[in-house]
Amino acid sequence: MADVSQVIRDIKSLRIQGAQAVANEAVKAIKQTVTATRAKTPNTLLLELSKTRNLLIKARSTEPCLRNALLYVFKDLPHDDLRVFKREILLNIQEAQKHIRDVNRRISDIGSMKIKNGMIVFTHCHSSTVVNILKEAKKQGKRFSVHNTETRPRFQGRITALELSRAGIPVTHFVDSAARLALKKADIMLIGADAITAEGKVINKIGSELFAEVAGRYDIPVYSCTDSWKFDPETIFGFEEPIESRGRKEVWDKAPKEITIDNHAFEIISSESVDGVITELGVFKPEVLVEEIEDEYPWMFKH
Ligand code: RUB
Repeated sequence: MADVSQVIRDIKSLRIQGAQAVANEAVKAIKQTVTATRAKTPNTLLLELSKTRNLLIKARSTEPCLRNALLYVFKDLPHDDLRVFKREILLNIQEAQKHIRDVNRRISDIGSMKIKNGMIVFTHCHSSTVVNILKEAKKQGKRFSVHNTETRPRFQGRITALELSRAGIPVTHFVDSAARLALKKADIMLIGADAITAEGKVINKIGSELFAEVAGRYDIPVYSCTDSWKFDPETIFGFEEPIESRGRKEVWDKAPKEITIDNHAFEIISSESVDGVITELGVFKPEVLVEEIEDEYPWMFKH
């Protein structure tokens, strides 16, 4: 198992990417800290774990799924007995990992129902949730193909293309600026999500809103596929979900200094551009989903 500082480096460098993978690896890193600790009291262990948690959150501070998964892991811990503390936190970790596994299965079942024989599916970037849906549809014997975009500057679209083609799903890979051509022939657009706000906005990889608008022009339904743990409860109190902005070198190494480079990694997709959000709780319009999440995961809101 990679050590915790390596996990943090991998999250920062995008070696670990995609909201769910980031959350999953962060939970594993906390488990590793619990297993390896030399702390003698619950308070010293809590201090050690809190430091690790803060570093993990800072490594990708714009991922609510990571924050919610860690919130769950640190939920209702007893403070008087080290043995009980360890037992309870390991139990929370097990449940968080089970959530991620179960959610993937459930979303794949629900999402695969949207895929019909002969369809062309458009997707952007790399969402493990979308890839799992497509693999499930393929497993059910459905015949369809995928148009996907390369996703500059980090080319996560290549990960998608490779995973789909290894699963035997025909895929055509496009440069980002050819997205209109890729979409025009598509029947459905499936993308992931990094965050869902209280106002029903979905945040995903840069380009998502632009492509959703183009999809709207051709009457192509747009679905965001996501674990509900990507909801950010802080947005209820007016907190603006931050949009990650990355370094200029990713876009243009050694660009002349006088040229400003904008490297927004994500963008907001307005709820009007999204036909539905496919989650483990069902398919909802983004603004309705928030109420469903509150009913299902009250602990997220207590915080
Ligand atoms: C990945 C991305 C994905 C979401 C959802 O961006 O935008 O669509 O994270 O992924 P990056 P998943 O590569 O910058 O992390 O469905 O796997 O949670």
